[in-house]
Amino acid sequence: TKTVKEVLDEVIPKKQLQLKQLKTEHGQAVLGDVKVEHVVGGMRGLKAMLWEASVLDPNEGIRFHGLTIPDCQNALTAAPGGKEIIAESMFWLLLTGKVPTEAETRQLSRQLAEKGDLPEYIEKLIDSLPPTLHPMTQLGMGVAALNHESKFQEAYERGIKKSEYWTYALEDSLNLLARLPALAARIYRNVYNPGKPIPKINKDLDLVGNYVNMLGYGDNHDLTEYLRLYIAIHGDHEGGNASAHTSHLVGSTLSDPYLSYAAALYALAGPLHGLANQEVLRWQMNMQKELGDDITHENIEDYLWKTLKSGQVVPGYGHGVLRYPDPRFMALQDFCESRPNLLADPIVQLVKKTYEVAPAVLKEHGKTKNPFPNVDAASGCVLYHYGLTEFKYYTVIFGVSRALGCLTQYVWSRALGLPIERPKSLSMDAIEKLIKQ
Ligand code: FAM
Repeated sequence: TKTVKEVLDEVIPKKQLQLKQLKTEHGQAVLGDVKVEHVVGGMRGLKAMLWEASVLDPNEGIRFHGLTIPDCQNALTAAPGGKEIIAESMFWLLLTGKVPTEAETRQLSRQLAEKGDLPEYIEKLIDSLPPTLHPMTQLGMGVAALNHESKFQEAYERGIKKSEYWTYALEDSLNLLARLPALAARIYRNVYNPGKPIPKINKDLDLVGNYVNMLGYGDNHDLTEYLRLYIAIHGDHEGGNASAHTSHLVGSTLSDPYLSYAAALYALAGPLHGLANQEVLRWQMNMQKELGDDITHENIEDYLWKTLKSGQVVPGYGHGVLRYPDPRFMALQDFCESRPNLLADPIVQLVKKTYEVAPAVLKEHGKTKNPFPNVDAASGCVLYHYGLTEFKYYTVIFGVSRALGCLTQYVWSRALGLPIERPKSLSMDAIEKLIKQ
């Protein structure tokens, strides 16, 4: 059984060669035009970033090294006694481009579990924060402070060759990933269950199994399975989304993996990005309160119009790239479809019914380019059903997950020796001058 580092040792030289050839043989090839609308429109659609682990097709959705979510569900190892993809097997796939064997997955689980305890100063830092501080702010602070342990930063200060960067980046990434569950669980405990003891990490359990245990829901097998799936499929969504792009930019300065990922978390904390899952549930619960028992398609339609006419966005709908229902949304819906208890839950029902109405309303409204649900439309209601009702915490779970993709690219960016990011900006006057030329 190989370690993830040993597999990377084999695949990195091939990718380095591929990049060298792209640069020397095709460096001047054109991938598209840069239009004024790109510069003033959030660079939407501009092909301007290298990101290895996944590519998002507007209609098909995400593929991780070519594999769709159902492909991953078939190919990747589940936990003993479970069916869903686990974070370790997804991380292995993202990092190496290879499907890990069961033995490789289990070995990575163990490796992470052994590194999973928080240093005492992090526990003290998190315990000192006011419980009213948003859990995402706390998560970012904890991740940033973990950089006290950064091997990458230490090695850089010592003076190392560029070719060695990635090995330290990998070490930091594994350490950070391993510690995220304990950090995120401590935040949950402090904010919602002060004083409750947190169980110790079980070395024989997978990362998410341990996370759910530390959150205090370890005896709920269905919730554990849901979070395994959730964390695996939220892991990466190509590079241009705000959290991934942020970590990529910050990492390009050779800031270490901890600081790069802390920055990503603060992008994830925005309501147009990761915080949308918190917003979806708030919005659906308000709808439920207003409609009472009268949950008909017509009433949902009226409620949607009310939201839109008040100038707000419908949370959980629309996407910067996708133009079709998000396969991550579909995977979470499928999880519900196979469980009658879940399907019978009023809030799960409401999400489903909203999906039956919202695309037509958003089409008629005519603004969004994508009237279909994104992953956030479904993710929160299932957590709510299982008793994880504190929706201000939901983005933290997303934050545990997105590390899979951001850290993968961090390692690859260093392995490929990518330069510091520095696009050219223009003022409106400068744009006008260029147009006139
Ligand atoms: N409800 C109402 N209006 C919407 C909308 C929605 N769900 N989605 C887009 N629009 C509007 C948008 O505000 C914009 O209006 P203005 O021209 O007045 O600025 C117009 O439609 C065109 O937007 P677009 O090109 O279709 O979307 P963008 O690429 O600019 O933005 C999103 C993409 C995701 C930020 C946007 O669809 C949105 O705000 N959705 C609701 C929030 C949400 O669910 N975010 C989570 C995204 C998720 F995938 C994630 O990151 N986790």
